[in-house]
Amino acid sequence: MSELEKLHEAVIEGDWKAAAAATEAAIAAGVAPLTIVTGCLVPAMDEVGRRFECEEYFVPEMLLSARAMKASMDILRPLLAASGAQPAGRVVIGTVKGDLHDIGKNLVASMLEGGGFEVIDLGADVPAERFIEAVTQRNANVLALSALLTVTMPAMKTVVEAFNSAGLRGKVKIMVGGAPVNQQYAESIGADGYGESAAAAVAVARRLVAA
Ligand code: B12
Repeated sequence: MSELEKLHEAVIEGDWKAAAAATEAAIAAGVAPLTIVTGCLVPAMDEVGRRFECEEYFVPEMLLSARAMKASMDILRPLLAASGAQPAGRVVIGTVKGDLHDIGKNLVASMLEGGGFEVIDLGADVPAERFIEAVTQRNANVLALSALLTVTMPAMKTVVEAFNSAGLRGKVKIMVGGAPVNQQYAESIGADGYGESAAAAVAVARRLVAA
Protein backbone atom coordinates (compact mmCIF):
# COMPACT_ATOMS: atom_id res chain seq x y z
CA MET A 1 0.00 0.00 0.00
CA SER A 2 1.39 3.45 -0.89
CA GLU A 3 1.66 6.21 1.71
CA LEU A 4 -1.26 8.05 0.07
CA GLU A 5 -3.40 4.91 0.21
CA LYS A 6 -2.48 4.54 3.90
CA LEU A 7 -3.43 8.17 4.54
CA HIS A 8 -6.72 7.77 2.66
CA GLU A 9 -7.59 4.74 4.79
CA ALA A 10 -6.45 6.41 8.05
CA VAL A 11 -8.76 9.41 7.45
CA ILE A 12 -11.74 7.22 6.59
CA GLU A 13 -11.05 5.01 9.62
CA GLY A 14 -10.54 8.10 11.83
CA ASP A 15 -7.03 7.07 12.99
CA TRP A 16 -5.19 10.37 13.57
CA LYS A 17 -1.85 8.78 14.54
CA ALA A 18 -1.76 6.71 11.34
CA ALA A 19 -2.84 9.80 9.35
CA ALA A 20 0.01 11.90 10.79
CA ALA A 21 2.56 9.10 10.18
CA ALA A 22 1.40 8.53 6.58
CA THR A 23 1.52 12.29 5.91
CA GLU A 24 5.12 12.51 7.18
CA ALA A 25 6.05 9.45 5.10
CA ALA A 26 4.42 10.85 1.94
CA ILE A 27 6.30 14.14 2.37
CA ALA A 28 9.57 12.25 2.94
CA ALA A 29 8.86 10.24 -0.25
CA GLY A 30 8.65 13.53 -2.17
CA VAL A 31 4.86 13.78 -2.70
CA ALA A 32 3.87 17.44 -3.13
CA PRO A 33 1.78 18.80 -0.21
CA LEU A 34 -0.97 19.98 -2.58
CA THR A 35 -1.16 16.49 -4.13
CA ILE A 36 -1.63 15.06 -0.65
CA VAL A 37 -4.57 17.42 -0.09
CA THR A 38 -6.29 17.22 -3.48
CA GLY A 39 -5.40 13.63 -4.35
CA CYS A 40 -5.94 12.09 -0.93
CA LEU A 41 -7.51 14.17 1.87
CA VAL A 42 -10.28 15.70 -0.28
CA PRO A 43 -11.40 12.32 -1.72
CA ALA A 44 -11.13 10.70 1.73
CA MET A 45 -13.33 13.38 3.32
CA ASP A 46 -15.72 13.19 0.34
CA GLU A 47 -16.05 9.48 1.10
CA VAL A 48 -16.63 10.22 4.82
CA GLY A 49 -19.33 12.71 3.80
CA ARG A 50 -20.92 10.12 1.50
CA ARG A 51 -20.97 7.53 4.30
CA PHE A 52 -22.51 10.11 6.65
CA GLU A 53 -25.21 10.96 4.15
CA CYS A 54 -26.22 7.33 3.63
CA GLU A 55 -26.13 6.77 7.42
CA GLU A 56 -23.20 4.34 7.41
CA TYR A 57 -21.35 6.92 9.53
CA PHE A 58 -22.73 9.06 12.37
CA VAL A 59 -21.38 12.10 14.24
CA PRO A 60 -18.74 10.17 16.30
CA GLU A 61 -17.18 8.65 13.14
CA MET A 62 -17.27 12.05 11.44
CA LEU A 63 -15.48 13.63 14.41
CA LEU A 64 -12.77 10.95 14.36
CA SER A 65 -12.23 11.37 10.60
CA ALA A 66 -12.17 15.16 11.02
CA ARG A 67 -9.52 14.78 13.73
CA ALA A 68 -7.41 12.50 11.50
CA MET A 69 -7.70 14.97 8.65
CA LYS A 70 -6.76 17.81 11.00
CA ALA A 71 -3.65 15.90 12.13
CA SER A 72 -2.58 15.66 8.50
CA MET A 73 -3.48 19.28 7.73
CA ASP A 74 -1.48 20.51 10.76
CA ILE A 75 1.62 19.03 9.14
CA LEU A 76 0.74 20.19 5.61
CA ARG A 77 -0.51 23.73 6.33
CA PRO A 78 2.91 25.41 6.74
CA LEU A 79 4.24 23.59 3.65
CA LEU A 80 1.23 24.68 1.57
CA ALA A 81 1.64 28.28 2.71
CA ALA A 82 5.33 28.17 1.76
CA SER A 83 4.57 26.71 -1.69
CA GLY A 84 1.93 29.39 -2.41
CA ALA A 85 -0.71 26.80 -3.42
CA GLN A 86 -4.08 28.35 -4.25
CA PRO A 87 -6.93 27.19 -1.99
CA ALA A 88 -10.39 26.33 -3.44
CA GLY A 89 -11.63 29.46 -1.68
CA ARG A 90 -11.30 31.32 1.60
CA VAL A 91 -14.01 30.81 4.21
CA VAL A 92 -14.60 32.74 7.43
CA ILE A 93 -16.66 30.63 9.82
CA GLY A 94 -18.16 31.13 13.26
CA THR A 95 -21.11 30.48 15.54
CA VAL A 96 -23.25 33.60 15.89
CA LYS A 97 -23.45 35.91 18.90
CA GLY A 98 -25.06 34.48 22.01
CA ASP A 99 -24.52 30.87 20.91
CA LEU A 100 -21.79 28.71 22.44
CA HIS A 101 -22.42 25.51 20.45
CA ASP A 102 -19.34 24.81 18.35
CA ILE A 103 -19.15 21.04 17.75
CA GLY A 104 -21.06 21.15 14.45
CA LYS A 105 -19.28 24.34 13.39
CA ASN A 106 -15.89 22.69 14.07
CA LEU A 107 -16.93 19.71 11.98
CA VAL A 108 -17.98 22.00 9.12
CA ALA A 109 -14.64 23.86 9.39
CA SER A 110 -12.69 20.58 9.22
CA MET A 111 -14.69 19.28 6.29
CA LEU A 112 -14.19 22.56 4.41
CA GLU A 113 -10.47 22.39 5.10
CA GLY A 114 -10.46 18.79 3.89
CA GLY A 115 -12.32 20.04 0.83
CA GLY A 116 -9.38 22.28 -0.06
CA PHE A 117 -10.67 25.56 1.42
CA GLU A 118 -8.61 27.91 3.56
CA VAL A 119 -10.66 28.31 6.75
CA ILE A 120 -10.52 31.18 9.23
CA ASP A 121 -12.39 29.99 12.31
CA LEU A 122 -13.57 32.80 14.61
CA GLY A 123 -14.98 30.40 17.22
CA ALA A 124 -18.35 30.77 18.96
CA ASP A 125 -20.39 33.75 20.23
CA VAL A 126 -19.12 35.94 17.40
CA PRO A 127 -20.68 39.42 16.92
CA ALA A 128 -21.51 40.76 13.43
CA GLU A 129 -18.69 43.35 13.54
CA ARG A 130 -16.11 40.60 14.05
CA PHE A 131 -17.39 38.74 10.95
CA ILE A 132 -17.16 41.97 8.92
CA GLU A 133 -13.64 42.64 10.17
CA ALA A 134 -12.41 39.11 9.35
CA VAL A 135 -14.04 38.90 5.91
CA THR A 136 -12.60 42.30 4.99
CA GLN A 137 -9.11 41.74 6.40
CA ARG A 138 -8.73 38.22 4.99
CA ASN A 139 -10.56 38.93 1.73
CA ALA A 140 -12.76 35.85 2.19
CA ASN A 141 -15.18 34.83 -0.54
CA VAL A 142 -17.48 32.76 1.69
CA LEU A 143 -18.89 33.43 5.17
CA ALA A 144 -20.30 30.40 7.03
CA LEU A 145 -22.59 31.01 10.02
CA SER A 146 -23.71 28.40 12.53
CA ALA A 147 -26.55 28.60 15.10
CA LEU A 148 -27.95 25.83 17.30
CA LEU A 149 -30.51 27.78 19.30
CA THR A 150 -33.80 29.12 18.00
CA VAL A 151 -33.12 32.27 20.03
CA THR A 152 -29.79 32.89 18.26
CA MET A 153 -31.07 32.28 14.71
CA PRO A 154 -32.03 36.00 14.36
CA ALA A 155 -28.35 36.84 14.91
CA MET A 156 -27.74 35.34 11.44
CA LYS A 157 -30.13 37.91 9.99
CA THR A 158 -28.28 40.62 11.94
CA VAL A 159 -25.02 39.52 10.29
CA VAL A 160 -26.53 39.54 6.77
CA GLU A 161 -27.98 43.01 7.44
CA ALA A 162 -24.65 44.26 8.80
CA PHE A 163 -22.95 43.18 5.55
CA ASN A 164 -25.70 44.95 3.58
CA SER A 165 -25.27 48.17 5.60
CA ALA A 166 -21.49 48.04 5.22
CA GLY A 167 -21.91 47.75 1.43
CA LEU A 168 -20.03 44.43 1.48
CA ARG A 169 -22.82 42.05 0.53
CA GLY A 170 -21.65 41.80 -3.08
CA LYS A 171 -18.16 40.74 -2.00
CA VAL A 172 -19.01 37.62 -0.01
CA LYS A 173 -21.38 34.66 -0.29
CA ILE A 174 -23.08 33.83 3.00
CA MET A 175 -24.08 30.29 3.92
CA VAL A 176 -25.89 29.23 7.06
CA GLY A 177 -26.49 26.00 8.97
CA GLY A 178 -27.20 24.40 12.32
CA ALA A 179 -29.95 22.13 13.59
CA PRO A 180 -32.82 24.68 13.79
CA VAL A 181 -31.93 26.35 10.45
CA ASN A 182 -33.43 25.29 7.11
CA GLN A 183 -33.46 26.32 3.46
CA GLN A 184 -36.58 28.41 3.89
CA TYR A 185 -35.05 30.36 6.78
CA ALA A 186 -31.83 30.87 4.81
CA GLU A 187 -33.81 32.36 1.93
CA SER A 188 -35.93 34.51 4.25
CA ILE A 189 -32.86 36.27 5.70
CA GLY A 190 -31.19 36.71 2.31
CA ALA A 191 -28.40 34.13 2.74
CA ASP A 192 -26.93 32.59 -0.42
CA GLY A 193 -26.86 28.98 0.75
CA TYR A 194 -27.89 26.48 3.39
CA GLY A 195 -26.33 23.14 4.27
CA GLU A 196 -27.84 20.56 6.57
CA SER A 197 -24.57 18.77 7.36
CA ALA A 198 -20.81 19.24 7.29
CA ALA A 199 -20.63 17.21 4.08
CA ALA A 200 -23.33 19.37 2.49
CA ALA A 201 -21.40 22.48 3.58
CA VAL A 202 -18.52 21.52 1.28
CA ALA A 203 -20.83 21.07 -1.72
CA VAL A 204 -22.58 24.38 -0.97
CA ALA A 205 -19.27 26.26 -0.58
CA ARG A 206 -17.99 24.82 -3.86
CA ARG A 207 -21.20 25.89 -5.60
CA LEU A 208 -21.05 29.40 -4.12
CA VAL A 209 -17.40 29.90 -5.11
CA ALA A 210 -18.13 28.71 -8.66
CA ALA A 211 -21.24 30.93 -9.04
C1 B12 B 1 -23.65 19.69 23.10
C2 B12 B 1 -24.79 20.62 23.40
C3 B12 B 1 -24.55 21.70 24.25
C4 B12 B 1 -23.17 22.02 24.79
C5 B12 B 1 -22.35 22.73 23.68
C6 B12 B 1 -20.88 22.35 23.72
C7 B12 B 1 -20.17 22.83 22.50
N1 B12 B 1 -18.90 23.12 22.69
O1 B12 B 1 -20.73 22.93 21.40
C8 B12 B 1 -23.51 22.95 26.01
C9 B12 B 1 -23.63 22.12 27.25
C10 B12 B 1 -22.53 24.10 26.26
C11 B12 B 1 -24.90 23.44 25.60
C12 B12 B 1 -25.48 24.57 26.16
C13 B12 B 1 -26.79 24.96 25.91
N2 B12 B 1 -27.70 24.31 25.16
CO1 B12 B 1 -27.23 22.82 24.01
N3 B12 B 1 -27.10 21.20 23.11
C14 B12 B 1 -26.09 20.39 22.86
C15 B12 B 1 -26.57 19.16 22.07
C16 B12 B 1 -26.71 18.00 23.04
C17 B12 B 1 -25.70 18.68 20.91
C18 B12 B 1 -25.35 19.75 19.86
C19 B12 B 1 -24.29 19.18 18.96
O2 B12 B 1 -23.10 19.44 19.15
N4 B12 B 1 -24.69 18.33 17.99
C20 B12 B 1 -23.74 17.60 17.11
C21 B12 B 1 -23.33 18.47 15.92
C22 B12 B 1 -22.35 17.70 15.03
O3 B12 B 1 -24.50 18.72 15.16
P1 B12 B 1 -24.93 20.21 14.74
O4 B12 B 1 -24.42 21.16 15.71
O5 B12 B 1 -26.38 20.21 14.42
O6 B12 B 1 -24.12 20.48 13.40
C23 B12 B 1 -24.36 19.80 12.18
C24 B12 B 1 -25.38 20.49 11.27
O7 B12 B 1 -26.35 21.24 11.98
C25 B12 B 1 -24.54 21.29 10.32
N5 B12 B 1 -24.13 22.65 10.66
C26 B12 B 1 -23.87 23.21 11.85
N6 B12 B 1 -23.43 24.45 11.69
C27 B12 B 1 -23.38 24.70 10.36
C28 B12 B 1 -22.99 25.84 9.66
C29 B12 B 1 -23.06 25.83 8.26
C30 B12 B 1 -22.65 27.04 7.50
C31 B12 B 1 -23.51 24.67 7.57
C32 B12 B 1 -23.63 24.68 6.11
C33 B12 B 1 -23.89 23.52 8.30
C34 B12 B 1 -23.82 23.55 9.69
O8 B12 B 1 -23.39 20.49 10.17
C35 B12 B 1 -23.03 19.90 11.41
C36 B12 B 1 -22.36 18.59 11.17
O9 B12 B 1 -23.05 17.77 10.29
C37 B12 B 1 -27.96 19.67 21.51
C38 B12 B 1 -29.02 18.59 21.34
C39 B12 B 1 -28.87 17.83 20.06
N7 B12 B 1 -29.00 16.55 20.14
O10 B12 B 1 -28.63 18.42 19.01
C40 B12 B 1 -28.37 20.68 22.58
C41 B12 B 1 -29.25 21.87 22.19
C42 B12 B 1 -28.80 22.47 20.88
N8 B12 B 1 -29.00 22.83 23.28
C43 B12 B 1 -30.07 23.44 23.66
C44 B12 B 1 -30.13 24.40 24.72
C45 B12 B 1 -31.51 24.94 25.06
C46 B12 B 1 -28.95 24.83 25.38
C47 B12 B 1 -28.86 25.83 26.53
C48 B12 B 1 -29.76 27.08 26.40
C49 B12 B 1 -29.15 25.04 27.80
C50 B12 B 1 -29.23 25.86 29.06
N9 B12 B 1 -30.44 26.00 29.54
O11 B12 B 1 -28.20 26.31 29.54
C51 B12 B 1 -27.37 26.19 26.53
C52 B12 B 1 -27.09 27.43 25.65
C53 B12 B 1 -25.69 27.94 25.76
C54 B12 B 1 -25.43 28.94 24.68
N10 B12 B 1 -25.54 30.23 25.00
O12 B12 B 1 -25.14 28.56 23.57
C55 B12 B 1 -31.30 23.04 22.83
C56 B12 B 1 -31.69 24.08 21.81
C57 B12 B 1 -33.21 24.23 21.66
C58 B12 B 1 -33.49 25.25 20.64
N11 B12 B 1 -34.02 24.80 19.49
O13 B12 B 1 -33.25 26.40 20.81
C59 B12 B 1 -30.84 21.66 22.27
C60 B12 B 1 -31.47 21.29 20.91
C61 B12 B 1 -31.19 20.60 23.35
C62 B12 B 1 -32.71 20.43 23.53
N12 B12 B 1 -33.27 19.41 22.92
O14 B12 B 1 -33.32 21.21 24.20
N13 B12 B 1 -25.46 22.63 24.70
